[in-house]
Amino acid sequence: MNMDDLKLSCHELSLPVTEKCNPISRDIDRVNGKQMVQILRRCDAEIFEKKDHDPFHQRLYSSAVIQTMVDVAKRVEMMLRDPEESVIVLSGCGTSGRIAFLLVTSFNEMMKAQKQKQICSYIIAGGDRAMLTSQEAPEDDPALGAHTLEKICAGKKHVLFIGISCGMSAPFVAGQLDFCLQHLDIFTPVLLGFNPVHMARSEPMQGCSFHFKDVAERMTAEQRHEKAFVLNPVLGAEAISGSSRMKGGSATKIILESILLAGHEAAFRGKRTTPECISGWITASEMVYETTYSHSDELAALIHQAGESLRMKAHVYYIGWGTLGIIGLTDASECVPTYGADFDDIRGFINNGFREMKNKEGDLSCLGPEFVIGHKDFVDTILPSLSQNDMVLFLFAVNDDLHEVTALADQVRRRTSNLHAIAHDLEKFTIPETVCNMFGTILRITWPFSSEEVNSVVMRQRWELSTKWCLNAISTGAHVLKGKVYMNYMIDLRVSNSKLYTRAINILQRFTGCSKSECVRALLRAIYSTEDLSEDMTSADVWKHTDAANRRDRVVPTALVMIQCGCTLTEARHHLDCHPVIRDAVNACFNSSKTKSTVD
Ligand code: S6P
Repeated sequence: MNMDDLKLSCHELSLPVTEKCNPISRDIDRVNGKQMVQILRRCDAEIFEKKDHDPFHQRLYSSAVIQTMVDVAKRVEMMLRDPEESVIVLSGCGTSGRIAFLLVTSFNEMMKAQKQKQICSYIIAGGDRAMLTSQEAPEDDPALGAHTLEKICAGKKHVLFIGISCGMSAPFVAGQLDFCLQHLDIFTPVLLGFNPVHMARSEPMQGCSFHFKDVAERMTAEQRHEKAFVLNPVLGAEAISGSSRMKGGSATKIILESILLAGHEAAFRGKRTTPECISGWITASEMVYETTYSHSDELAALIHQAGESLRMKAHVYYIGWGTLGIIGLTDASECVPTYGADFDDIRGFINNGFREMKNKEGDLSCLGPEFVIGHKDFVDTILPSLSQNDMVLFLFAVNDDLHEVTALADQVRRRTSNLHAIAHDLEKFTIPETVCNMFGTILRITWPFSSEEVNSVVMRQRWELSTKWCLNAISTGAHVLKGKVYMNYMIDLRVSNSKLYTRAINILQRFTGCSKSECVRALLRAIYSTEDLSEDMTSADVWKHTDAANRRDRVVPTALVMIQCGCTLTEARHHLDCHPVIRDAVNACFNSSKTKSTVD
């Protein structure tokens, strides 16, 4: 191993698992749709990996993790038995907040249907608008997190608080956990994340004397007295480095659904929560994973199709029903912060718009075009100008209104044949062939469950998970095909909060082999758009940098080119202008610097 490789692997070792580069997906930017599905399949398989003899990391199936899930499920049961005085709060930023919303909505719906009090509540940093748009700045605000939590728990005697931060890094969640730790007479805090505690973030947080790792350590100490719980199985690195919407989001859903349902069964059906029943829930999700990826040909065809649409600067529209519509909206809106996509590159729509979402703040459609989400809106505003290059993907299940599905599909077909579907049905209750035949590619999964399960929340949750895996593959694959990703790094990330600022520096170190201080300087030059950094700029805190970076494009690629080619800001920007596809720009930059160093 030469010196550069050694430096590189030391740097990689220093990163938390959730920020590492996954060796499985290192060449994802150079493969076709079919190979991409296999890569994603192998990355997702790591969620369920059983490494009993791994002394360093606990995995999802590890007995300690399962036991903590049992303990938390017992707290859920206690809360459900005392609904007047209790509340269960799920909270997170970005994807973690969106999953919190989805889980709370479906759990409350189930409680309502069974005439029980709805005691679950969600918090998403930045409020409901963060469900459809990226609100990265509130993620950095611990005081805002604590304040929001305090407000929704006012007057409650028992609060089970579940703070989700996949990277164990979000200050918003750290502030909430810290608040709970100061009020353990009322609050039982749970931290859900996917790094070992020693890898939790230890950088300073705005206006705080502690950092995330301090909080995680205090939580671990309290766990010995069963006053707090840390649930942190390791899932392996993400397929696109740091993109926790993928495995992190799926595992959050799997873990919290199991806990909530186990607690519910114990409270209302007298079924004691045991490690066996928790691992049974996880195995059921593993079966969903296997069934979904067994449709790899259709999935590859859909990735290819979506990639073609994006390459032609056309659009992908997800038209979903019920919670599958929410999965579509979520996946689509995440492409904006993840790939720097325009909000209308991939866009989601749901039947009945906000009425179907049942979010706390109600109809947000007046906030702007990103919030126009109903099928009717699609028909009124998109359909008239739909072109053959635009891809339309329906998301529905056998118990959705198939008349509505057929009628809308008919309308779309009059404008384009680029119409496809992901559809779920049951062996004893299938979608009629006449409906299936309306779609070019239909990824139809017929699940081996009995027809009594058709209206069960559990069935729906499995369909949601399956749809999430498919859409994550489609939107990731399409952006990779468009050239947004270099190796398995999304280099052109928007540096809009402190986590992303740290990630940007890591990426620069990873690719240039330069020291941290050199990379910071190049990044700041790109952020402040100057060759001469002033003392004010270099000494400003990270929130000032992210505020400035949020208003600028291509800061990381610009910094990368400046370092790699030893050129000025203007030259770096010119280089990027000549290569609108990021992957080509980075490739060209590495090739030219290689030639230069050979000549030197
Ligand atoms: C990740 C997504 C982000 C994260 C958010 C919270 O793919 O784009 O919005 O969900 O930053 O991250 P975490 O680690 O606190 O769950």
